[in-house]
Amino acid sequence: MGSRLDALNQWVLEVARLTRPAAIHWCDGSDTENAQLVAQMEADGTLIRLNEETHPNSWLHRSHPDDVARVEHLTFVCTSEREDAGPNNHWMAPADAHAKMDALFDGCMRGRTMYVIPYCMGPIDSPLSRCGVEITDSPYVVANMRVMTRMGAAALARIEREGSFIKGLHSIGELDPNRRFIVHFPEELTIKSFGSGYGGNALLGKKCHALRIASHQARSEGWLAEHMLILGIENPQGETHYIAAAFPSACGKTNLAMLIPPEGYREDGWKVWTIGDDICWMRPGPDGRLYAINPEAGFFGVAPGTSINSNPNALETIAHDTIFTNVAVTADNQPWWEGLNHGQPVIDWRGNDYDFSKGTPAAHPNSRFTVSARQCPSYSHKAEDAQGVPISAIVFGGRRASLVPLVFEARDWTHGVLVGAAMGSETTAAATGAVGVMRRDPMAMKPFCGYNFADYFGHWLSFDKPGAQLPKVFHVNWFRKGDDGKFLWPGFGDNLRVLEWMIKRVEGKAGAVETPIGNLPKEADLNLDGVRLSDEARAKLFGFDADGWRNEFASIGEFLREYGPRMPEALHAEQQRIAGALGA
Ligand code: OXD
Ligand code: MN
Repeated sequence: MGSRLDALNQWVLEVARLTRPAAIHWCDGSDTENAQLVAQMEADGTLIRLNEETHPNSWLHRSHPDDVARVEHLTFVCTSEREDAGPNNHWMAPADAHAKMDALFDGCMRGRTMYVIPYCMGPIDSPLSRCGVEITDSPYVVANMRVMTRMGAAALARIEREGSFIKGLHSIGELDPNRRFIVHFPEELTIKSFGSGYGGNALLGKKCHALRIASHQARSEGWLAEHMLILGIENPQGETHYIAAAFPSACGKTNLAMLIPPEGYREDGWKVWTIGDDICWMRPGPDGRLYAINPEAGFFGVAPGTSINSNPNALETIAHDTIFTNVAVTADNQPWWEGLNHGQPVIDWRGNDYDFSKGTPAAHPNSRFTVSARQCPSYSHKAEDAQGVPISAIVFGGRRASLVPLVFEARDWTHGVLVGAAMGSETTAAATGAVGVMRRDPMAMKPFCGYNFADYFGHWLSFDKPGAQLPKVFHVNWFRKGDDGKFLWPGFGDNLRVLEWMIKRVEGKAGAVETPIGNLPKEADLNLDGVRLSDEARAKLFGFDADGWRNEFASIGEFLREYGPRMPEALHAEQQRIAGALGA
C-alpha cells in the first residue's frame, strides 16, 4: 500500500524536474533550521541584523524596489468557466495559465535550493484548519512562513493523516515585474506564483490559500473564509464577546485587533483580546452560532503609523524576534518608519542615505513587520482553541471621507449582506496603483475572493436558515473627515466606545434610531465620556444625509447590476427597498 504522502512526494519530484534546483530541502520548522537559514541570509545580505540591544534577534530585509506590494492586475483566478471567476477577478483558461506559468518556472531554480514547506492554516488540531505545502526558492519566504503559519513536522504529520493539501509553487524568478504572475486554480486547489518576493504574493498560505483558494473551498463545504480580524471584548463582569471585522488592506485591522481600552474603560475592568488581525475562517457550530478561527500564526502588519499612541501592543510585539521589510533605519541601526514618534531615519528603505529635504517617506508606505502572534501582549489563549470562538457581531468598514456615519446596524442578515456587498473604500499602498481612489470593495474581499462575487453574496445569504443564530451585522467608518480635511473621530482606543454599543445592541441593552440605511445610535447611546467632538463632528458622525444616500444607493444598484442574472434577487430587492425608503 502506498503512503498518504505519495501524492506530495510525486509533486515535489515533478516540480524539481521542471525547475531544476541544485538541492531540495524539506523544512521541519525547527529552531536549528531557522538559525541556519537566517545565518545564510545574513551572510549573503538578504537579512541585515538590527540593533541587538533595542531589537534582539530582529532583521531588516530590503526588497527589490519594484516589488513592494500586492499586484492585483497580475493576479488571476483560473476556473474552467470564466463566469465562475466573475467580473471581480482577472481570469485565464486553466490550460493556458499552466502553460504560461510552467514556461516561467522552467529551469528557474538552477543553482538555487528548493524549499518544501508543509504548513497548517489554523491550530494544528482544529477541524476548521487546512494544510498546504509551499515550494519556494526563497529562504526569506521560508523564514516568514515559519512565523505566519504552523510550519514543519506537525503540519506534515497532519497532511500524512489527511492525505490532502493545497499545492503552492513559488519562485522569485528574476523579480522582474514583466515576468510576474500570481495564479490560482481553485478547482485544482493549486497556486502558482512567479516573480515576486512580497508577502501577499509570495507567502502563499496567506492571501492565496487562506483567502482565494479557501473562499472557494468554503463555499462548497459550507463555511466562510474572510478578510477579517477577530477580537474578544471582555466586560467588567468577565464576559467576553467576539467580533469579526472586515476592512480593506491598510485600514487599521491590526490596530483594532490590538486595541487598548481608553483610561476610564481600563479602570472599569474592560479588556480587549486579539485572536487575529487579517483572516477569519468561520462556520456554524452545533448551537447555530458562527465559530471562528484565525488561520494565521503571526502578523504581517503595516509598519508606518504604528506608534506608542496608535498601537502600543504592536510596538511591544515587534520589540524582538521580528523581520522588518522595507523600513528605514536610524544611526544606531534601529528600525524606523513614519509615525513612529521617536528616532531619526538616516538610511531609507532602499538603503540610501535619507535626505529629509526631498520630502519623500524614509520607510516605504507599505513596509511591514512579520512577527509571531504569541509575542503580542493581548494575544488570546482562545486563538489556539480548536473549536474557535463564537462570533457575536460582524463589522464591515471602509475608508470614507464623506457621507458614511461612524456606525450603523443592519436590520437583519440580508440587509447585513447588502451592507457588506456595498462596501466602498479609498485605495491604500498595500496594492500597487493609485492611492486614495474610492472603489467598491465588498466585504474587503475585492482582491481576495476566489470566485464570482454574485455567487459569494449568495453563499453569505445561505447562512440564514432555520436554527441559525447569526451575529448582528454593523458598518463603521473611522475615517470620516471634516471640511478642513481632518479626521472627525479620534479612532484607535476610542473605537471601543463603538464596539461597546454593538455588544449592548447584541444584548438588547442599547438604543438606536431607525433610518432607511439601518439603525444609528444617537450620541447619548454611546459612552462619549472624555471625548471632545466639535458640532460638525457630532452632526457628521451621527447624522444621516438622505440626499447623499440616495445617490449612494443608485450607485450600489449599478454595481449589483454589473453581475447580471447571477446576482441574488434578494440583494436587488433589498437595495430597491432601501432606495425606495430614501425616496428614490
Ligand atoms: C495584507 C493585505 O497584507 O491585505 O494583509 O494586503
Ligand atoms: Mn489583509
